[in-house]
Amino acid sequence: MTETTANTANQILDEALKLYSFGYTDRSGKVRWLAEELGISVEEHKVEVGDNRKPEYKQINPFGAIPTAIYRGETLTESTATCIHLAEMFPEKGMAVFAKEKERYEYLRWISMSAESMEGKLVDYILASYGIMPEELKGIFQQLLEFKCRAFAQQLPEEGFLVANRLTVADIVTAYSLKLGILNGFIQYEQVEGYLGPLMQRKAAAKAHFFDGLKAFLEKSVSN
Ligand SMILES: N[C@@H](CCC(=O)N[C@@H](CS)C(=O)NCC(=O)O)C(=O)O
Repeated sequence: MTETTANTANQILDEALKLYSFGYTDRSGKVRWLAEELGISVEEHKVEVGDNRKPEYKQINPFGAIPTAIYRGETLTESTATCIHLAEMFPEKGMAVFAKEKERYEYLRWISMSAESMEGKLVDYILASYGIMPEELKGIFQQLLEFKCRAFAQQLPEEGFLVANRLTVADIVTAYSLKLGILNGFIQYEQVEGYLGPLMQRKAAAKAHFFDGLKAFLEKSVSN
């Protein structure tokens, strides 16, 4: 290898985003899909459940939580903040909505609503279903989620993107909650198909395996 080729190879390696995850179904999915949309290559670092609480991992993520991304020398935790930050690093890709744009508030509202009001509760519900969190929480969240998911789904557009007529971080964060809502029986796919269907067709989402679990679930529902 000539020195120039070696330098180029090193640059490419440095440019890759290191992504620490349990696999394709956890919140790393949002970061992975966004990275694919932005054209950033992803270097996967699989963490075994339990190893996320070990000191080595807690050095990069003090909460011992998944995911963590390392990109251009920066360690990024909190999946939604990571997505917003990465999108803003590449303004020309249009995945972020900046303060100067008129859709900025709607963009922030969808991100907060999806990540905070929906994703957090859906994940806690799933953890309670698996006995990882106290089981009684499942019953408490059940009613709340039935109501919240209904209100959430009703606000989606019948087609197109959430804001600014283009794919943004808001769509990726929202799609993650929709996926959890459908997989856990709170949302019917048919209700949100006009919005979610085209997102499921995106090449970057397929490369990131974002919808693999949902596609398998829907195929199984059809064959039953
Ligand atoms: N708000 C955090 C939540 C991270 C989180 O709780 N991740 C889950 C996986 S999706 C996890 O690591 N759970 C295992 C644990 O907390 O020990 C984020 O969005 O990154």
